[in-house]
Amino acid sequence: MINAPSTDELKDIHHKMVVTRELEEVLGTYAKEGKTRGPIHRCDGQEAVGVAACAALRADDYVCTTHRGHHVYVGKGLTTRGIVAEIFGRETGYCKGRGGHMLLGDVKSGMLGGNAIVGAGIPAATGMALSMQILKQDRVSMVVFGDGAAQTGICHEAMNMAGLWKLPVIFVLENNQYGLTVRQEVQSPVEDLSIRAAGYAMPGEIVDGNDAEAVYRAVAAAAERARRGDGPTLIEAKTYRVKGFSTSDMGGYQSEEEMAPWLDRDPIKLSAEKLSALVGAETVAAIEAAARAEVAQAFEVALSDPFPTFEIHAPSAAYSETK
Ligand SMILES: Cc1ncc(C[n+]2csc(CCOP(=O)(O)OP(=O)(O)O)c2C)c(N)n1
Ligand SMILES: [Mg+2]
Repeated sequence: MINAPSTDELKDIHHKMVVTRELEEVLGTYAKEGKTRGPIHRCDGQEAVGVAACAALRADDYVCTTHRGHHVYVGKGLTTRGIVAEIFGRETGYCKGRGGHMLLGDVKSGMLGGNAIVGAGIPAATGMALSMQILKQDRVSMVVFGDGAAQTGICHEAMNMAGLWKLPVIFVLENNQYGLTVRQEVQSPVEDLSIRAAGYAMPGEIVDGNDAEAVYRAVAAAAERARRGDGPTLIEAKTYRVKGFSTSDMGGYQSEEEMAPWLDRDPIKLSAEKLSALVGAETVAAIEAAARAEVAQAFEVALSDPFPTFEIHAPSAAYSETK
């Protein structure tokens, strides 16, 4: 099959999806106990989008994500310990504890950052693609963004420019069907947001966002196009937000009937079934146990890590004189 992931890649994707899920399960427990600061935005049920999209890129490609980016952080190869340390404000975190769970970045890993400003990763990835085009590099940039972000003005501006200048950028629209408490059909006159690609002269494609292999194949093809100089691609990954907007969400607006088919098509469950057929159920169980152990170890180490220290500077003499 064209652009299909290898068995080793599928194993790595499965491992990283389980790491992401476990990370969020443990974070959820800490949040309930009031031990996290601010809301946590979980990506349960959406792991295949971030993890498999990153798996289809090279290590030196760049990625931007959103406030709901744990799957992208893990997918881009950031260490679980560094992620946990950042979320808990420790000096050993990727941004020395200053970024937290929404604003985590690591340029060395090609992780340009999560973003609390809805839609802001879209022009950032587009600008990065422009710089790579000018520098004649064969790297690509990718942004994972939400259906809510797709309604922002900056999304149109960035896509227009990317289409016009054939920039090497991949737009992965993670359509989880909600922006905060607002269903997608109340935000947009079209059901399939990917049809907008035609307006920017780029290919638009819908993939099953709960199928890691389908996401991987679409992004691998888009990366190939971008490296060839054929410009951007819009990939709409259809998925569903199963855990509410954030840990502060009171819920009550997503019905059980609406959620049931998506819970049934959990991306980790689907991946486990596919992978078991290839490598056997025992190997899959071992991958999952290793992922959970990695998360437990990361929490143990990171939560013993030091907090940053701050120096308090006295006003300088020159400043005092002006007072
Ligand atoms: C520019 C801007 N407008 C509004 C908000 C408030 N806000 C935070 S998340 C969100 C919804 C985002 O929906 P979507 O892009 O679909 O992402 P999802 O939460 O579903 O992953 C909004 C409106 C914000 N953070 N930034
Ligand atoms: Mg959404």
